[in-house]
Amino acid sequence: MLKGRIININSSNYTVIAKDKKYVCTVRGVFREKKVTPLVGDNVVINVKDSQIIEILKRKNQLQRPSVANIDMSLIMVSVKKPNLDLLLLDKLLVHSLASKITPIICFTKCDLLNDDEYEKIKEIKKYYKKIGFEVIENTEISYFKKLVSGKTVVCAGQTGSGKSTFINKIDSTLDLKTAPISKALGRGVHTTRLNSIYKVDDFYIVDTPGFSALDFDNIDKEVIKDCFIEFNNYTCKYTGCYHINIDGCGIEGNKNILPSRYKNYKRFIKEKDESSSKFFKK
Ligand SMILES: Nc1nc2c(ncn2[C@@H]2O[C@H](COP(=O)(O)OP(=O)(O)O)[C@@H](O)[C@H]2O)c(=O)[nH]1
Ligand SMILES: [Mg+2]
Ligand SMILES: [Zn+2]
Repeated sequence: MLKGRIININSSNYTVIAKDKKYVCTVRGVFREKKVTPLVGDNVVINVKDSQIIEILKRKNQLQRPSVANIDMSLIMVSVKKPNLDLLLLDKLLVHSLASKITPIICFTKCDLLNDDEYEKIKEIKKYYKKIGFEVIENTEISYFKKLVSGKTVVCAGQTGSGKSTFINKIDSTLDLKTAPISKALGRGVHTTRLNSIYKVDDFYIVDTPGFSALDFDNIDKEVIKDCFIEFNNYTCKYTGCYHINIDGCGIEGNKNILPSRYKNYKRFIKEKDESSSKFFKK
């Protein structure tokens, strides 16, 4: 018996890494009866003799899309050009990550495509997110990234074409994941990455994803969305329980220290949440 981790699922074959060796296992029938589905990322106990998974250990958490267990951190890839900078998607992914208690790292990609003026603007944005408390890197900072994620399991998120697979290849050149030129990837909506694997690199695990398409706030409360805008806590609003929208004398709305796009995106998420709950009550 050996403790290990599921790193790949291919129909009914489960690849488990244990003590740095790989075992292709099947799953004991009892899980099927109990309707427990082993996931990529699950910590398991295997019986080496007959290559069987005999126990799935308690999960820390579980993501829906991609379906993967035991995630500590997210790496949010933000392309600054091709595809263009999308701060709405960044703020959305930050909310989703924080709401799941997954520590985000923001990683800007393709800064090499910018001219000096454009890069100055990106640097200001980077500075803002850093100042409010996030880890912010560029995809060239490989060794710093490796330090940040040492011992952790990281899920890579971000738009198709933002450079996720390219980055993972860069941190481990033996992986050779498929990447796609942006025109192809976006034009036809092709996903070059299909999740069935989590990769072990040095002393951490990383999960590539095909990118997120529809991210809604169905399972996230309004209050939680507000808390995910972590910089709001740095300022006082004299009204308790204030949502900081259209309230005279509010300490957050119109606060010059808050990045305008952040406040705008916050307002949009709250509105989206209000609209979906009013739809729900009308039924
Ligand atoms: N100029 C430039 N191109 C990049 C960079 N990172 C990735 N790319 C290119 O962007 C395209 C999409 O990358 P890919 O890794 O497939 O994106 P994914 O869909 O997020 O996995 C590929 O053609 C890459 O070569 C970068 O930092 N700079
Ligand atoms: Mg990819
Ligand atoms: Zn307020």
